[in-house]
Amino acid sequence: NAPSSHETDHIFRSKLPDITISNHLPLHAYCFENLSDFSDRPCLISGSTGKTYSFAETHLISRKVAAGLSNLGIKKGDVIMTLLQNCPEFVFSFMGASMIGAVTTTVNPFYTPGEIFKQFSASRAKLIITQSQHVNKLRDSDYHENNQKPEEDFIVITIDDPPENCLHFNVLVEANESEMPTVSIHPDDPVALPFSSGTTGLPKGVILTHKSLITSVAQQVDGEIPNLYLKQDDVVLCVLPLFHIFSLNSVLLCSLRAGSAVLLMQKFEIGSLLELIQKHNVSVAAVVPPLVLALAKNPMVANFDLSSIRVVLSGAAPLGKELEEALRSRVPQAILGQGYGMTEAGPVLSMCLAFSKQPLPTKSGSCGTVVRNAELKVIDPETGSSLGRNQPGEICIRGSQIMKGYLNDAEATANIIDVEGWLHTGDIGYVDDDDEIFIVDRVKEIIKFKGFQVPPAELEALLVNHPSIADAAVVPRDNLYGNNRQKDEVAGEVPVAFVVRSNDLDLNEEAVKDYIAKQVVFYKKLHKVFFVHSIPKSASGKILRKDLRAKLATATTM
Ligand code: 4UU
Repeated sequence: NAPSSHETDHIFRSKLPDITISNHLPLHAYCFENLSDFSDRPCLISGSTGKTYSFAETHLISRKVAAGLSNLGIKKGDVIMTLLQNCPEFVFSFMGASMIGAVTTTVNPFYTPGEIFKQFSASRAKLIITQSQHVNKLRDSDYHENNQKPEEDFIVITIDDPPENCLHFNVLVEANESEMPTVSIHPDDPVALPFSSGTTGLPKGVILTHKSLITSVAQQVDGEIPNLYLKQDDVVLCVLPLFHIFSLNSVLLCSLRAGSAVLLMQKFEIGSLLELIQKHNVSVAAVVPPLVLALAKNPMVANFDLSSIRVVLSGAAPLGKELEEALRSRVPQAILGQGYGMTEAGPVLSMCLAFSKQPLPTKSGSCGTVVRNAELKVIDPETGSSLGRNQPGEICIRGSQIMKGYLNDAEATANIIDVEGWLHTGDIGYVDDDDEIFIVDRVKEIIKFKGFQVPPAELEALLVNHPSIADAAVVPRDNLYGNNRQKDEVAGEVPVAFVVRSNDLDLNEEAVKDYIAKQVVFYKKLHKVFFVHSIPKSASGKILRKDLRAKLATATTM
């Protein structure tokens, strides 16, 4: 008998013991399960207004919002869309939707109408919760499918003064929580629908179920020895956008479960960030590498007391060792480490074990160790066979935390989750002798600009839509964060395009850049356009991105 693949696979697991996970519950019930232990403690602190909501208040308002959504006709399985910067209403909406079995699709509020409506249509959202400043974008009829009209065919709610035909968030908050319908929620029912392009193609809806999110949160903060030890007196910084899974899961949901306070910041601005850290004694800071750079290098930091910070969790993009060391000198008392996540993975694959309740020594540059109750393997990208320690290959993860699949896209789902349940990340990394994971490369298309996703296929589709463009390819180019152009700061990527003109020889770089800039959020803008005669492609028509990246690397003047 040939051994099954399970016996021959080198599988990596956490150094911490597995735990029991209450993933039979609905997500809101799980998050608020221990509420009575800390009902009067602060749960949400609004950085801009200073207003604080206790756990009991947060729970009550979420229930009212659940009843309010139901009064507006939202039913189990329906999708609502949040188009919000970080604010308490985001939390009430997300938890309220969960309570009636509805699903929240989270959108970047700075998206253009084109970007918003792609996600709106794909998710078939019935209601949008936003800020009045974004309502004009929803009225751009160029993007409405089948003459769909805002306010008539879908409901728009604003958290501030509502423009004409929009409702105020108060209609939700003023509902009677006892009118909340009782729904039966299955662990495999969806609760969140973030969008991600995954390893290839256009952004797709990522179905995260109650069970997947509970499993992921539990893997981080539950059990006798939590991997990410959050305490009731912690104040967790929430400056990363809640529409992205890093902040939604590791900051918000983990804090709700653990009883820590969440300090909500609408947007990143170094001065107010430092003031708020000092004022509210922030103890846990979830960050991305560009924010680490600001904390490590900005001279203003010297004027503030950051001694309350005990943990800095960086993720979503590679953090260089030198940058980590530079931050260490600013917050010498803090434990610095990384989490490694991917929307489709629920999202957390690995987390620094120095954050644990029984901290283990870790190395700088590592992305942590695989979380508990999960299996991780590294495979040879060519042969698919699994590799041992210290051999780089594609990282794969398996466990109840990973997504159920892509929304209405069985083919894309089958391409990323294999028949044995392994999710193939498209990241290249290895596991060292101490079970620490190091990411060294990426074999997928996605470009990461300061942790944000830039899907090349999306920009390519826009480019070939231009009447004077015959073909196009978009690839990442390494960028240097900040002005201090040291090698260690080569950590960010920016999108650059190769463009084949169809006829109009006058089409120049500026025109192409402008054309794209008008249609996309700031971080998807093209940083450079190269005009070429053809795009290198494989026999099956796939863009040979490696060739284009090699071209960029050799041409130093590019
Ligand atoms: C090198 O970025 C994320 C989620 C990040 C996250 C979540 C919870 C980090 C810590 C945490 O606690 O999701 P996506 O889908 O936007 O992007 C996924 C991709 C990964 O496949 C990898 O290429 O982002 C990259 N990435 C990282 N790269 C994510 N984290 C890291 C990291 N180092 N630490």
